[in-house]
Amino acid sequence: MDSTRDNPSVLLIEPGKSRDLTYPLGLAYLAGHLRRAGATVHGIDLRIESDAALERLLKTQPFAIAGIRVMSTEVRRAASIAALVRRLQPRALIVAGGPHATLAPHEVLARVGADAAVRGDGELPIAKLWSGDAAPPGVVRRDGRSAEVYVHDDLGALDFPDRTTFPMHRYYRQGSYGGIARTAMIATRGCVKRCGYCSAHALCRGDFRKREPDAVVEEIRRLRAEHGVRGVVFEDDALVIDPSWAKGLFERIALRAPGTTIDLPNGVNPDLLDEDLLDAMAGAGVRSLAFGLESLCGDNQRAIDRTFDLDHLERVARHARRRGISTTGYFLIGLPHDTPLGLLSQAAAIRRLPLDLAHVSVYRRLPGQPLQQAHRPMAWTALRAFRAGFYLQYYGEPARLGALVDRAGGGLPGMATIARRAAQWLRW
Ligand code: B12
Ligand code: SF4
Repeated sequence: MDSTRDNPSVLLIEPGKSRDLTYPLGLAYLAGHLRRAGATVHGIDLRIESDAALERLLKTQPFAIAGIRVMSTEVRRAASIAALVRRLQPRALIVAGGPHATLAPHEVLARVGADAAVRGDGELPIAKLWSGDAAPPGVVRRDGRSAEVYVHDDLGALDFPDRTTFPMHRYYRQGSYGGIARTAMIATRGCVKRCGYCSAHALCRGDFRKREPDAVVEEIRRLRAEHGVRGVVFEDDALVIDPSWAKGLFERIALRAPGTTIDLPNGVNPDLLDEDLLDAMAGAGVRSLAFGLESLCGDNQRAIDRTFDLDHLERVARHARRRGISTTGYFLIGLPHDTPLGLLSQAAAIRRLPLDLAHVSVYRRLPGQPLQQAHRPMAWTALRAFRAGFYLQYYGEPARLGALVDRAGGGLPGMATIARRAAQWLRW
């Protein structure tokens, strides 16, 4: 694009309306890479700022590129943002990236109205677009030519995410684990597995990559020194898929960044864990860990290719508890073999598991998931009603509710935090 020569600015947009204010890590990685290439970068997160603020920005400052992160659940929203950019800055190149651009690039070009869709890791492709390269890897244009998902092999060659484009303090908030300054980071990208409900494999062509543990530690140390961060949230899809590497990572963190608090919110298959790995996690400061259990029904587990040993789960969950790590189980309903009776018996079994929290989602079919089941076995409203009933019973138990409120700070503020979280969970 010629406009990059006389106007080097890039605008990165998080269009989401989700109330879950996670740090926009993907865009922060792009910002770091673009700045190193010489671009001036602005960021706007529409979970925090209003559409009017974006409009004002577009009226006052020209951009060569407007990059929008597109999730499959937010295509319509991304389209309305792209239309605003097109109306106010017709010369800007509108670039869509993120999960939906990776999984369905032609649909993104058509429905979002972008000029280019970037498939896969975006750092190199967007920097090349900015410098005027006509055919960067991973880039699909409107002329119909396709491109493979671009996977960055050497994660060590990437700069740390830029933490100034999206100022860190705006994302520190009260959560259900209390309010310390914490932020997101990742130590790996991708996954080799193909669980039926997950698009991780399609997003990275099955290429799992790890960073050097020392580089991860260095990033944590810088986050502490430069931003006062005390807690990190690992947002990796599959942080412990290589358990011995993960153990080494936690041991390095314990040794070189002691005092860090770590949350692991993305569901792990319990079969990957053992006492040694949990000890290493506890030593590094892990205080919360989620298990991706999905279903206790064997037929469903096989349908989504996600089996695990129930006795082993109970052992590792109890060990985690002994080591001061709180555990959550994630469950999916609306899977092929769910029936009303089957769900009721699963609910009773979940209540007996030695977990601190349980989180139930209704399965949504999205592109790139191996399980492309055409219809739900039960109506959406019945599944949502089941979920509401499950939560009431599970968290209605006084001991569980009390522990939850305590963890969120106790008293009225703790209760208010939990009530807010509950409303959020019930909406999804
Ligand atoms: C944090 C997170 C969330 C947060 C925040 C979401 C948000 N709006 O940002 C919360 C908890 C709210 C969430 C919710 C959901 N999530 Co989520 N989430 C993640 C998670 C764990 C981390 C994202 C991250 O920071 N990644 C690290 C960075 C470095 O990677 P990245 O964001 O992908 O960015 C890179 C590329 O994608 C690309 N890129 C990204 N943006 C752009 C923009 C441009 C212009 C360009 C060129 C490139 C580019 O370049 C970046 C650097 O290489 C990912 C899994 C993962 N590890 O990625 C799932 C993931 C994104 N979520 C997913 C899903 C399924 C969901 C839910 C639908 C789950 C559900 N059933 O409710 C909901 C939807 C919520 C909604 N808003 O509609 C899927 C994506 C599905 C899809 N097709 O869109 C993922 C990939 C998990 C998976 N493996 O299936 N999620
Ligand atoms: S659910 Fe986890 S293990 Fe399964 S494919 Fe997705 S990231 Fe990999």
